Amino acid sequence: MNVAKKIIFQHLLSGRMEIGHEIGLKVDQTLTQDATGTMAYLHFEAMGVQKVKTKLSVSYVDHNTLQSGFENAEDHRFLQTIAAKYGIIFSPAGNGICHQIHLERFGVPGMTLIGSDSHTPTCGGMGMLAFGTGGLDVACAMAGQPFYITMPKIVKVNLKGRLRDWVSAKDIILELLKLQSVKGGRGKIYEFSGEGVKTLSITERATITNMGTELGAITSIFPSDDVTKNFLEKQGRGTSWIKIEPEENTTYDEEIGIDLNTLEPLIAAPHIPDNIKKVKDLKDVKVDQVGIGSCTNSSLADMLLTAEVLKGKKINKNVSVFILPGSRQVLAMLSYSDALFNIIESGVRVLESACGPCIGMGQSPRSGAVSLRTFNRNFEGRSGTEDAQVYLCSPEVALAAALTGKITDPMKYFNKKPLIEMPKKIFIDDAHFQLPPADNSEVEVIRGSNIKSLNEFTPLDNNLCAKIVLKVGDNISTDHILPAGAKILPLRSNLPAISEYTFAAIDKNFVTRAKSTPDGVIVAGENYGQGSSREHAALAPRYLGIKIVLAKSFAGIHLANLINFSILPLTFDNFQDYNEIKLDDEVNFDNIRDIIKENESIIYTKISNIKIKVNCSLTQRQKNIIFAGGLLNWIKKTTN
Ligand code: MIC
Ligand code: SF4
Repeated sequence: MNVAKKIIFQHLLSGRMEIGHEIGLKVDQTLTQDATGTMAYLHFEAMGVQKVKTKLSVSYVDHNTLQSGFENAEDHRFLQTIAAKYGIIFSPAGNGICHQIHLERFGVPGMTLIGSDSHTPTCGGMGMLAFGTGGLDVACAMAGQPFYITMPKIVKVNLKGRLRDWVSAKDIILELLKLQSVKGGRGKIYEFSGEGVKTLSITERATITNMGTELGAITSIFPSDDVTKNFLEKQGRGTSWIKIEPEENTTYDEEIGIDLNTLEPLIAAPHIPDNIKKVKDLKDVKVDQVGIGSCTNSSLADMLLTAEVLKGKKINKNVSVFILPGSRQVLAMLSYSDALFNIIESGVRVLESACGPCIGMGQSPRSGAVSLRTFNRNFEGRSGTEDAQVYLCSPEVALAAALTGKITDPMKYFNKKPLIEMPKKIFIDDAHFQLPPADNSEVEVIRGSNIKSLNEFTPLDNNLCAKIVLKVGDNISTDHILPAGAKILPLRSNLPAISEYTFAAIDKNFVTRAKSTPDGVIVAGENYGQGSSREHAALAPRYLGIKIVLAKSFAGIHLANLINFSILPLTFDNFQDYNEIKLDDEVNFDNIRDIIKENESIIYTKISNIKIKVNCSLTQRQKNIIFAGGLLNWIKKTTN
């Protein structure tokens, strides 16, 4: 077996390991972050379980750390107290980004991890099988339920050779995005293999598995080898290491080769992570802002490189440069040496260890600005500035631009790459993780006024006389469906309030139209719901009355979220039919429950007098959830 199959096999609770079959997996660890965590814990509470049943669950605060009103601080307090109540480790604001910390302090090779954040596969860099999901799925896992996926194809990514100076792990994942596109990874796990693997450190591997999410992949994984062992030993966790490598001559469902020797610095141009260009082809594009950080590139190695390159130099006066060290540990290590001094003296702005600008929490560039970021997403408006031109690149490319003020090929601009000596000893201080008390009887969960109670949804009706309330194109991201940013993120635990921003950047009248239509249908192109795991992108439309999304195809995590909140996902049998549908068209679904129940996957419907064939490819478990009015109702029904 290969690495992915070995771990699946060891965690298999139900189903057959055959491509396309639904399998249920045992979950060892969970993580949440604050923006999705509040809902996740409200779901968990509603399940009536006394304590989490996982080996380890951690609640991180890293997204909503810009506290410009009372809401975020109140949510943090709720998260702190509910973690203590239910046996969850709490990581307060200031500790850093969930994925970076989980890699450093908690991840264990060979275990399964699910997290209410789409970049949870970061820990795949250390040989964990890690999945990003909606908060409700994490709540279920904490309650001891299996995590369900469709058995994916396992794709071998064969890394040959070694990266040249100024080419980095980020370029490997950008190359893969060029080859596979943002929808190429659906239904797949990417497993990295080949002689190039051992040349990559754990944080470089984590950069790759982190951004594997942008391929639409179920997850990505590296073997656990001696490099993993050294990493864990340095973190004082050598006993967590186990070796997991593919068996000799194991087979894969597909194979892709990447030659590291010939790879060049790459960049994802606006506004989608697979719009890949060679950096050398974009020279002379003026740059206004540079950001180094995010869960993709905020490791100690990334920061030490930044410090070394900027040592004794000043950044270009027309560029605003900021860094976000990924964790308290990274920041502490920088302050141990001259590194932080070198960074500060170069003119760089040092921000707190958090997601920050990656999710539009501050540092929004000026209108029309070019911003080079070492992040993983560049969807329109995500930076907080609608017309900003955001490019995604490696720290190497970002640093060259920080000095020259324009997009610059680091291979041409710099001389030999400085050797970054990683410190022999890492400063470890777990004092800032709050462990839950053994006896939780005295713990009171404190709910601020920003925490609203959950909404109950009704089961799907048998006959729907619905209306098309929105028609959108391909690759609609969850950032389009429900934007983030400093203004909207604080409303994550307040569904009525956050719903007002649904599709705000696409159609200002959507909310009014949806509210006045009892059964709304959204029509979409391919890869609907790509990007984040935020279940609010399903919850808010459901709250506004959306019952069906009819698309050419869906992104994986969002599809699961739609089902969890009882929005029926249907796909066009013939893509041409998409062109025939207009806004406000009426659409009738007669006996839809009965038809689906009868195991029919084909449904005929009439939209403005045209007969259309649509597909409903749900498993029995998923149908039950839809019929019950969502996963929470289904769990209550089956466990009481
Ligand atoms: C993101 O990068 O888009 C986020 C913000 O981390 C999301 C989670 C969220 O919306 O809260 C993700 O990636 O899942
Ligand atoms: Fe945070 Fe950005 Fe990573 Fe999402 S992608 S977890 S917002 S750093």
